Amino acid sequence: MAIAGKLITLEGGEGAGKSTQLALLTQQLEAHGSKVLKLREPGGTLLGERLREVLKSPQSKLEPTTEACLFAACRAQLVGEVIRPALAQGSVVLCDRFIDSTVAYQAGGRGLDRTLMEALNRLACGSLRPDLTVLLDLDPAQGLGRASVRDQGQPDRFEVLQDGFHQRVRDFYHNLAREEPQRFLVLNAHQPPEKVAQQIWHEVQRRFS
Ligand code: T5A
Repeated sequence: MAIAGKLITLEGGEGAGKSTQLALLTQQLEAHGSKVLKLREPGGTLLGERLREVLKSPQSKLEPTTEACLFAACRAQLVGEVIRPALAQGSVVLCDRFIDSTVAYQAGGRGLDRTLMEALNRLACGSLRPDLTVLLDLDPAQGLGRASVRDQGQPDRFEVLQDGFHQRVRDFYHNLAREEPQRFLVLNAHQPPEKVAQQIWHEVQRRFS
């Protein structure tokens, strides 16, 4: 039976393989008859794509609080304009990053107050929560290495940050997954992409079919 009306998010550090897995999961879902909407954060709306450029550009000088507010603005627009209507129409919505990125990066990485970041997430999403969050776990140095090969050595505003930032992000993701084991599926992203994809598909079927 086709899966419908679920929000599945992919999370993890730089270059962990989220976009790769999003594409593979989309293929599986569509092959089994689901209507799929594939999104990324920041992005997915006109506003989100414009702010994405600002947020990723190494030329942007942003205060950490400004950065957090811009991610929240992107999310609020995406939820209202795209995600809620798509779920209501029965689509499976796959989102490359969502609420947990703000907690991991802005609270964990930047050191902003976690409670405030969670309040920003509530402001942007209301009661909407992912039905499943896949955390692709990878050593930050390996992920940054993968991203660097892919981007031919042109790092964005986050990729230029030192390893300590990315290790804090990873630690925060681990905490989040421990706090909500029923929502998270944590996978070793060091495995070949097809193996990771099999484990995600197995879990999606187990939960929603
Ligand atoms: N951010 C975002 C915040 O700080 N707060 C927030 O609230 C939000 C929403 C977004 C940036 O914004 C930050 C986090 C980010 O720094 P982005 O470009 O979307 O920027 O960055 P990422 O989400 O990190 O995405 P990336 O495109 O860098 O990485 P992916 O999608 O995780 O990885 P992917 O699939 O592109 O793979 C990277 C490379 O590795 C290979 C791929 O072929 C590719 O070349 N690969 C593998 N290699 C070996 N084994 C595997 N299993 C592999 N899987 C993929």
